[in-house]
Amino acid sequence: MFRSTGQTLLDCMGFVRNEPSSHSLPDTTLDPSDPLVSSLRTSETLPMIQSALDATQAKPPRFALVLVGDYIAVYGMRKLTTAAQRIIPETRAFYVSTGGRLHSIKNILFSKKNQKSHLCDADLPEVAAGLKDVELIGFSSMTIDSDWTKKLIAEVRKVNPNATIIWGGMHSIVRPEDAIEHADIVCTGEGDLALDELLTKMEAGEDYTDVENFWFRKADGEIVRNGHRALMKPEEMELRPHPAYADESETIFERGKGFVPISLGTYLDFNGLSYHTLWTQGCPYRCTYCGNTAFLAIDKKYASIRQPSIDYIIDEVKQAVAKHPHINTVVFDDDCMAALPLPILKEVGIPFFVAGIIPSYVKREKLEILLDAGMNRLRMGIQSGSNRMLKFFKRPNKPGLLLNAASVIGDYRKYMIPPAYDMIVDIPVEEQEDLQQTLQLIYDMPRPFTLNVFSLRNIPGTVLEDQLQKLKDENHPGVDDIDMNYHTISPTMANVCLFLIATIRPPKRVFKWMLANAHPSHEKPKLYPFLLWAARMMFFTKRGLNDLRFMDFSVLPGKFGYFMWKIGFIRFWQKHFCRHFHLGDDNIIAEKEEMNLPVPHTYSSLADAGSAKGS
Ligand code: B12
Ligand code: SF4
Repeated sequence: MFRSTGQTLLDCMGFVRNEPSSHSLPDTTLDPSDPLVSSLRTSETLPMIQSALDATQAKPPRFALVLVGDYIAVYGMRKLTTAAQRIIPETRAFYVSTGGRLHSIKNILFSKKNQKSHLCDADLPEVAAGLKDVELIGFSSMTIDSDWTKKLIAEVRKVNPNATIIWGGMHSIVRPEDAIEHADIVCTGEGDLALDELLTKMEAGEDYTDVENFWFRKADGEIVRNGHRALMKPEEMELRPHPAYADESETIFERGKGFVPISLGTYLDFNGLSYHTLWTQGCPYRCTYCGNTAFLAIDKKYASIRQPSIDYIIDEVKQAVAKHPHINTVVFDDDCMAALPLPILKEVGIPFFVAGIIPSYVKREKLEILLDAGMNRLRMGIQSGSNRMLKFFKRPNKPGLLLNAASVIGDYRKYMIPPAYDMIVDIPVEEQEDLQQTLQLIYDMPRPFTLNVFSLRNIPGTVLEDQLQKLKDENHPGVDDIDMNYHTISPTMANVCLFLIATIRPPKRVFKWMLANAHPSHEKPKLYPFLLWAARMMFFTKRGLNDLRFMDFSVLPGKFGYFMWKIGFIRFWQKHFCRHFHLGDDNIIAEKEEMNLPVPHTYSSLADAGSAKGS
């Protein structure tokens, strides 16, 4: 293991950390008054001797990539881990789980808005102790976990004052000024090629402060703010190593035990029987609440969809399945995967879940190719049924788009696990009419489906941040920041009704009552915490049963699914009791072309609502 004698690369380059090192470092600078040095003093020899001395001093750093977040399906850091291992083989991945598994149903139902983490301050010394011998530490986090990252950096500096600290990930992209207050180096864009260059230069003992996509804090406090490098092209993506997965270099923090190797059980707890990845990057839209607006401000090329070849992704999945044969579903977390040209999608050929469908890309041809290739579930952003709200969020939309997209998807319900639609609630500018339109859309949509309901949160660096600030100036109610639990939904009657209608379509008379009693949050309506809890219990029970009906454990985490896989029950069930779509045999396109798709309902008054379509 290579531990330098004290001086780090950053010191060599004239950079300091927040807290000055207490170590006294051996001075290896050549003294010109030294008789030996002066005897050798020629313009050629002195730099050579100096660099030879530097080389012995600047031993390669051990590199730790530390994920601070509530997930281990983290594609960016996993990719960086294998790429860094090519330059520094001793690179290790450290996972620090912060959020108490917010995706677990128990935590969704019982956690409070400000109860955002299961990591606690008392854990920090133990986490830091695990990093005390590491010379170069790269933190990766989103804004939601930026406070924990800052606390952790401070704690690491206490036990490892010589460490050079890099901060990368979404937070340092949208808030580099904040991140550089705490770290020595901040990654402000894509890390892949940039980190390669940084590490290579560090290893060679060269000046690395000109590396693009990084900011550096100098000894005198000056900040070097380098610009952004061009985004990776598909041919460059093709050459990147696959992400680290189920690898011996991975450890996770466990209270009382420090960092322990990531076990199969941890994978099952976080990911169930699924493997998460990303194939494409980029999205052409600019929804105001989305980080894509921050990406586009950096480089307009984020709008185009970039991806490596189909062989690349198939190879990646095969490598993962070779390590974890229980993987039953590949989850594509891409923002905009359905925008890919049809022939590419056709080649996939493995069971998968597309977690980022944009309504404007829903086309029968594409769905059929995806289903034929093995898609068993999809997730689409609806967000609101109100055109006014969609306009506020600058969502891609046109009248009728959402219901049409949901109707097209609904036609294929026999072949997949009920689709999941994302919804945003607790929007401060919502009026009663907006809520009614949302409830109406949910009421009208073909069943079965499920919802992912998020309470609106402010994500820094987005256009929404400015929109919300403007509203605040106009005395509108504020919106919590993204570090507050976004599953904590305000218990208004409108939200209770949303969960109820998503669970079971009520009779028209009851629905009409619901519409009349859906009041927006700015009217400070009466709150019904117990009713919301009960409605969500019913909703999640139905959702869980739907997953079980398909024996799908890509969303349901834990060991039960593994047991069912082990005894062969999942394969048996999916083979005999789940229908699979085959292009050619199930000629839905031809059938549907003859059909008129349902027309969306928008109501201008409650009287109109009485005519709500129901079945
Ligand atoms: C997949 C995904 C998830 C997955 C997995 C998380 C993950 N990080 O992989 C899940 C579903 C768990 C998830 C959850 C959430 N997500 Co999310 N997610 C994404 C998504 C779609 C892709 C992430 C990704 O893999 N990108 C591609 C990789 C290559 O990028 P990357 O991880 O950022 O890493 C690169 C660089 O950042 C950098 N880098 C990263 N780490 C480091 C470290 C060092 C040392 C260096 C040098 C560089 C570096 O190099 C990497 C390679 O280029 C992004 C949108 C997007 N397009 O990025 C949103 C996104 C990151 N999520 C976001 C949010 C808000 C959330 C949630 C809060 C929920 C929500 N409402 O959306 C939760 C929070 C989870 C938690 N902490 O509990 C926001 C983050 C905004 C912000 N300012 O932080 C984004 C941008 C989407 C959005 N709504 O705007 N998410
Ligand atoms: S479509 Fe999705 S990924 Fe694209 S900008 Fe909108 S929310 Fe972001």
